[in-house]
Amino acid sequence: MLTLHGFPFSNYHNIVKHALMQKGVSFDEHIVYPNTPAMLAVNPTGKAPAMTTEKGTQLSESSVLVEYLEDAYPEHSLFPQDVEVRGKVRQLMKVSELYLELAARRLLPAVLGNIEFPQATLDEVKSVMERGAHALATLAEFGPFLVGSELTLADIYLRYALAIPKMVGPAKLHWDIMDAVPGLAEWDAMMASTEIAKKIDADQEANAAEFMAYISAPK
Ligand SMILES: N[C@@H](CCC(=O)N[C@@H](CS)C(=O)NCC(=O)O)C(=O)O
Repeated sequence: MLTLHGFPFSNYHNIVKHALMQKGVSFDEHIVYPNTPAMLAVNPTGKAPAMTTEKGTQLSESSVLVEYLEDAYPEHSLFPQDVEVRGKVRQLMKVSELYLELAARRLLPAVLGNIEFPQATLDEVKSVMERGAHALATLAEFGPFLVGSELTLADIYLRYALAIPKMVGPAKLHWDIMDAVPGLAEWDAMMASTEIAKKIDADQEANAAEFMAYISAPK
Protein backbone atom coordinates (compact mmCIF):
# COMPACT_ATOMS: atom_id res chain seq x y z
CA MET A 1 0.00 0.00 0.00
CA LEU A 2 1.07 3.58 -0.61
CA THR A 3 2.54 5.35 2.45
CA LEU A 4 2.26 9.05 3.20
CA HIS A 5 5.06 10.15 5.54
CA GLY A 6 4.58 13.33 7.52
CA PHE A 7 2.40 14.66 10.30
CA PRO A 8 -1.22 15.86 10.48
CA PHE A 9 -0.33 19.32 11.83
CA SER A 10 1.47 20.06 8.55
CA ASN A 11 -0.44 21.99 5.92
CA TYR A 12 1.72 20.50 3.13
CA HIS A 13 1.07 16.99 4.45
CA ASN A 14 -2.64 17.76 4.44
CA ILE A 15 -2.66 18.81 0.77
CA VAL A 16 -1.54 15.32 -0.19
CA LYS A 17 -3.72 13.60 2.41
CA HIS A 18 -6.79 15.46 1.15
CA ALA A 19 -6.00 14.50 -2.48
CA LEU A 20 -5.59 10.84 -1.47
CA MET A 21 -8.88 10.84 0.42
CA GLN A 22 -10.72 12.69 -2.33
CA LYS A 23 -9.51 10.19 -4.91
CA GLY A 24 -10.33 7.23 -2.67
CA VAL A 25 -6.76 5.89 -2.77
CA SER A 26 -5.93 3.69 0.24
CA PHE A 27 -2.82 4.75 2.14
CA ASP A 28 -0.93 4.31 5.37
CA GLU A 29 -0.20 7.52 7.26
CA HIS A 30 3.26 7.20 8.79
CA ILE A 31 3.63 9.92 11.42
CA VAL A 32 7.15 11.28 11.20
CA TYR A 33 8.54 14.75 11.93
CA PRO A 34 10.86 16.86 9.75
CA ASN A 35 14.63 16.54 9.88
CA THR A 36 14.54 13.33 11.90
CA PRO A 37 16.42 10.22 10.76
CA ALA A 38 13.07 8.63 9.85
CA MET A 39 12.14 11.58 7.63
CA LEU A 40 15.59 11.83 6.08
CA ALA A 41 15.37 8.12 5.25
CA VAL A 42 12.42 8.81 2.95
CA ASN A 43 13.10 12.40 1.85
CA PRO A 44 16.60 13.83 1.38
CA THR A 45 15.37 17.38 2.13
CA GLY A 46 14.11 16.24 5.55
CA LYS A 47 10.78 18.02 4.98
CA ALA A 48 7.26 16.65 5.32
CA PRO A 49 5.50 15.24 3.41
CA ALA A 50 7.04 12.37 1.49
CA MET A 51 5.51 9.32 -0.12
CA THR A 52 6.48 5.73 -0.76
CA THR A 53 4.48 4.60 -3.77
CA GLU A 54 2.92 1.15 -4.12
CA LYS A 55 5.90 0.24 -6.31
CA GLY A 56 8.35 1.42 -3.61
CA THR A 57 9.48 4.71 -5.17
CA GLN A 58 10.19 7.47 -2.68
CA LEU A 59 8.94 10.91 -3.71
CA SER A 60 8.65 14.29 -2.07
CA GLU A 61 7.37 17.85 -2.64
CA SER A 62 3.63 18.20 -2.20
CA SER A 63 2.97 19.42 -5.76
CA VAL A 64 4.95 16.49 -7.16
CA LEU A 65 3.04 14.07 -4.93
CA VAL A 66 -0.40 15.27 -6.00
CA GLU A 67 0.60 15.24 -9.67
CA TYR A 68 1.97 11.72 -9.18
CA LEU A 69 -1.40 10.68 -7.76
CA GLU A 70 -3.14 12.01 -10.87
CA ASP A 71 -0.78 10.01 -13.10
CA ALA A 72 -0.92 6.80 -11.06
CA TYR A 73 -4.63 6.90 -10.17
CA PRO A 74 -6.39 8.65 -13.07
CA GLU A 75 -9.84 7.63 -11.82
CA HIS A 76 -11.59 10.36 -9.77
CA SER A 77 -9.41 12.92 -11.50
CA LEU A 78 -8.76 16.20 -9.76
CA PHE A 79 -7.60 17.80 -13.00
CA PRO A 80 -10.00 19.02 -15.70
CA GLN A 81 -9.93 17.12 -19.02
CA ASP A 82 -9.22 20.23 -21.10
CA VAL A 83 -5.47 20.93 -21.11
CA GLU A 84 -6.04 24.68 -21.23
CA VAL A 85 -8.19 24.56 -18.11
CA ARG A 86 -5.68 22.19 -16.51
CA GLY A 87 -3.08 24.91 -17.08
CA LYS A 88 -5.27 27.29 -15.06
CA VAL A 89 -5.43 24.77 -12.22
CA ARG A 90 -1.63 24.50 -12.19
CA GLN A 91 -1.31 28.30 -12.34
CA LEU A 92 -3.48 28.67 -9.25
CA MET A 93 -1.53 25.96 -7.42
CA LYS A 94 1.75 27.73 -8.17
CA VAL A 95 0.43 31.16 -7.18
CA SER A 96 -0.87 29.67 -3.90
CA GLU A 97 2.50 28.14 -3.13
CA LEU A 98 4.90 30.90 -4.21
CA TYR A 99 3.11 34.15 -3.40
CA LEU A 100 0.95 33.13 -0.44
CA GLU A 101 2.25 30.07 1.47
CA LEU A 102 6.00 30.57 1.07
CA ALA A 103 5.84 34.32 1.63
CA ALA A 104 3.80 33.95 4.83
CA ARG A 105 5.98 31.06 6.05
CA ARG A 106 8.91 33.48 6.42
CA LEU A 107 7.04 35.05 9.34
CA LEU A 108 6.08 31.80 11.05
CA PRO A 109 8.84 32.22 13.69
CA ALA A 110 7.31 35.61 14.53
CA VAL A 111 4.01 33.92 15.38
CA LEU A 112 5.17 30.60 16.82
CA GLY A 113 8.41 31.74 18.45
CA ASN A 114 7.61 35.41 19.14
CA ILE A 115 10.73 36.41 17.18
CA GLU A 116 10.94 40.05 16.05
CA PHE A 117 11.46 40.76 12.34
CA PRO A 118 12.72 44.06 10.88
CA GLN A 119 10.03 46.26 9.31
CA ALA A 120 11.70 45.81 5.89
CA THR A 121 11.06 42.05 6.06
CA LEU A 122 7.45 42.56 7.12
CA ASP A 123 6.94 45.01 4.23
CA GLU A 124 8.53 42.62 1.75
CA VAL A 125 6.38 39.68 2.88
CA LYS A 126 3.24 41.80 2.71
CA SER A 127 4.07 42.98 -0.79
CA VAL A 128 4.57 39.41 -2.06
CA MET A 129 1.31 38.31 -0.44
CA GLU A 130 -0.53 41.29 -1.94
CA ARG A 131 0.76 40.16 -5.33
CA GLY A 132 -0.59 36.68 -4.61
CA ALA A 133 -3.93 38.07 -3.43
CA HIS A 134 -4.25 40.15 -6.61
CA ALA A 135 -3.46 37.10 -8.75
CA LEU A 136 -5.93 34.99 -6.81
CA ALA A 137 -8.67 37.62 -7.09
CA THR A 138 -8.05 37.77 -10.83
CA LEU A 139 -7.83 34.03 -11.49
CA ALA A 140 -10.33 32.47 -9.10
CA GLU A 141 -13.81 31.92 -10.51
CA PHE A 142 -15.56 30.79 -7.32
CA GLY A 143 -18.08 28.99 -9.46
CA PRO A 144 -18.25 27.69 -6.72
CA PHE A 145 -14.75 26.16 -7.05
CA LEU A 146 -11.62 28.03 -8.08
CA VAL A 147 -11.84 26.72 -11.63
CA GLY A 148 -15.49 26.18 -12.49
CA SER A 149 -18.06 23.84 -11.01
CA GLU A 150 -15.81 20.89 -10.09
CA LEU A 151 -13.33 20.51 -7.26
CA THR A 152 -9.75 20.42 -8.57
CA LEU A 153 -6.26 20.22 -7.13
CA ALA A 154 -6.24 24.04 -7.13
CA ASP A 155 -8.95 24.05 -4.43
CA ILE A 156 -7.17 21.45 -2.32
CA TYR A 157 -3.80 23.17 -2.68
CA LEU A 158 -5.12 26.62 -1.81
CA ARG A 159 -7.13 25.42 1.19
CA TYR A 160 -3.97 24.32 2.98
CA ALA A 161 -1.66 26.98 1.47
CA LEU A 162 -3.89 29.59 3.14
CA ALA A 163 -3.26 28.27 6.66
CA ILE A 164 -0.18 30.38 7.32
CA PRO A 165 -1.26 33.58 5.50
CA LYS A 166 -4.47 33.47 7.59
CA MET A 167 -2.32 33.32 10.71
CA VAL A 168 0.53 35.75 10.01
CA GLY A 169 -1.38 38.41 8.05
CA PRO A 170 -3.67 39.58 10.88
CA ALA A 171 -1.08 38.86 13.61
CA LYS A 172 1.92 40.62 12.05
CA LEU A 173 0.91 42.65 9.00
CA HIS A 174 -2.45 44.24 9.88
CA TRP A 175 -3.65 42.61 6.66
CA ASP A 176 -5.97 39.68 6.05
CA ILE A 177 -6.01 37.68 2.83
CA MET A 178 -9.60 36.70 3.63
CA ASP A 179 -10.67 40.35 3.27
CA ALA A 180 -8.36 41.07 0.35
CA VAL A 181 -9.94 38.55 -2.05
CA PRO A 182 -13.70 38.91 -2.59
CA GLY A 183 -15.42 35.52 -2.34
CA LEU A 184 -12.50 33.81 -0.62
CA ALA A 185 -14.11 33.61 2.83
CA GLU A 186 -17.26 31.96 1.41
CA TRP A 187 -15.18 29.52 -0.65
CA ASP A 188 -13.07 28.72 2.46
CA ALA A 189 -16.19 27.97 4.53
CA MET A 190 -17.52 25.72 1.74
CA MET A 191 -14.20 23.85 1.58
CA ALA A 192 -14.15 23.41 5.37
CA SER A 193 -17.66 21.93 5.41
CA THR A 194 -16.82 18.66 3.64
CA GLU A 195 -16.39 15.39 5.54
CA ILE A 196 -12.82 15.03 4.25
CA ALA A 197 -11.84 18.53 5.41
CA LYS A 198 -13.45 17.93 8.81
CA LYS A 199 -11.50 14.69 9.27
CA ILE A 200 -8.22 16.36 8.27
CA ASP A 201 -8.86 19.33 10.56
CA ALA A 202 -9.71 17.00 13.46
CA ASP A 203 -6.53 14.99 12.87
CA GLN A 204 -4.56 18.24 12.75
CA GLU A 205 -5.95 19.39 16.07
CA ALA A 206 -5.29 16.00 17.63
CA ASN A 207 -1.64 16.23 16.51
CA ALA A 208 -1.06 19.81 17.75
CA ALA A 209 0.34 18.99 21.20
CA GLU A 210 2.72 16.33 19.89
CA PHE A 211 3.94 18.66 17.13
CA MET A 212 4.51 21.53 19.60
CA ALA A 213 6.50 19.14 21.81
CA TYR A 214 8.59 18.17 18.76
CA ILE A 215 9.41 21.80 17.84
CA SER A 216 10.21 22.83 21.40
CA ALA A 217 12.45 19.81 22.10
CA PRO A 218 16.21 20.60 22.04
CA LYS A 219 17.70 19.47 18.70
N1 LIG B 1 8.16 22.49 -0.74
C1 LIG B 1 7.78 21.50 0.25
C2 LIG B 1 7.58 22.23 1.58
C3 LIG B 1 7.29 21.25 2.72
C4 LIG B 1 7.47 21.92 4.07
O1 LIG B 1 7.95 23.06 4.21
N2 LIG B 1 7.07 21.16 5.11
C5 LIG B 1 7.27 21.64 6.46
C6 LIG B 1 6.17 21.09 7.35
S1 LIG B 1 4.63 21.92 6.99
C7 LIG B 1 8.59 21.11 6.97
O2 LIG B 1 8.90 19.96 6.79
N3 LIG B 1 9.39 22.00 7.60
C8 LIG B 1 10.64 21.64 8.20
C9 LIG B 1 11.80 22.40 7.64
O3 LIG B 1 11.60 23.37 6.87
O4 LIG B 1 12.94 22.08 7.99
C10 LIG B 1 6.52 20.74 -0.19
O5 LIG B 1 5.78 21.27 -1.03
O6 LIG B 1 6.32 19.58 0.23
